[in-house]
Amino acid sequence: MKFNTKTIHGGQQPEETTGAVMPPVFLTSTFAQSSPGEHKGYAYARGTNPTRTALEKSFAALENGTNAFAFASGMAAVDAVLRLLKPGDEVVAGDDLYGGTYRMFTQLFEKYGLVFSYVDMNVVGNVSSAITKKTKLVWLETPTNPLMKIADIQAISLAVKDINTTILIAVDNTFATPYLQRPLDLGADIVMHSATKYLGGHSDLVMGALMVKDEILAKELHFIQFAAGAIAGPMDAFLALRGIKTLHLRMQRHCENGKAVAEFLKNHSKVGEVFYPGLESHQNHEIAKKQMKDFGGMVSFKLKEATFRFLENTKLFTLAESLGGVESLVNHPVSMSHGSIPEAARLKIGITDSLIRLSVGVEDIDDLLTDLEQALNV
Ligand code: P1T
Repeated sequence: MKFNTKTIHGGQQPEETTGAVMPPVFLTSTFAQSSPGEHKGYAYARGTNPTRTALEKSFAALENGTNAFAFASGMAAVDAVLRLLKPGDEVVAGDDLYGGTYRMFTQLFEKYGLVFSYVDMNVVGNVSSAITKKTKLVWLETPTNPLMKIADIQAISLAVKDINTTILIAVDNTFATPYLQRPLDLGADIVMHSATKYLGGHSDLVMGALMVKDEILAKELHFIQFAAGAIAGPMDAFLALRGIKTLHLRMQRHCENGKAVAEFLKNHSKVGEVFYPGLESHQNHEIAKKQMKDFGGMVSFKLKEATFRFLENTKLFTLAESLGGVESLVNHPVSMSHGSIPEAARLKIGITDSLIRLSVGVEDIDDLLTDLEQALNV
């Protein structure tokens, strides 16, 4: 199956008893057993629920994995990956990460004895140099949130596995989505998503996903999902499945609109730097071209002045956290999505007060550009 068919049919079959084309929302916590341990594959809904199973099969199909797991949030999915490790283990992570991921690493897991180092993953050698005998996990986002940096997934996977084949490589694929890049095909072991974003696609749910291609890793993650219990509920699983059916259509338009917005900003006198991997001026444009089908709908930029005036005056771009829905959003990383990162750490990588992040939606591009122009001129 090609990707655009997988979004609709990947892992899906009509429901067994009625033939329902969409899986029913199985609002049940438990399942009848005919004798202790004798059941139809479902015992208790923290372990498995048929609506969640349908979604997890779709997730696995999208990323070319064998198994997938749906969590209560993107952060719960990150948490599940970190639970594979034990005190003393080391993690090499990108230096530009979603603020909540950084917060989880520094404020939750350091106190359990995990050791994190942060490197600029624009350069493959930076990752190899940070690996020690204790490294168990490499965590990367690409494109990164919010600076849109690109890491070469294949080159990093090869370099890391060359040092030690047992080191796990996890990729947060939230910004790209499997429509644009599939990290498991490029050598990664785990793909993570905030399914709250493009996979759900309609800003109506909070959810996380993990996809893997190794059966042993799948068993370990399923155990963590079951034992720790941060599962996605059946109603949210239904909404995510509905969203996924149009992922390819939405992404196509997100990419077209993202490119047009990036070009518009690049040529605007009030705008400084523009961060978009589709621009030839982007420092890793060539790698982005190699590993991504297109460049997505996320665009960050710096304003020369009057950042807050702009943020308060867009009409179609709603000032709000999150991204990846059909509607356009504007975000101020320093005070919103990345507020939990200490100032020194932010400034070191260039997350300054003048940085603005746009999640370009699928509205008419003329209306979006008109909105940006008027807000820049207030
Ligand atoms: O919000 P949640 O579903 O728990 O996902 C966390 C998360 C993980 N990884 C990336 C790359 C993310 O962007 C996010 C969530 N990000 C936002 C809410 C934001 O505005 O950037």
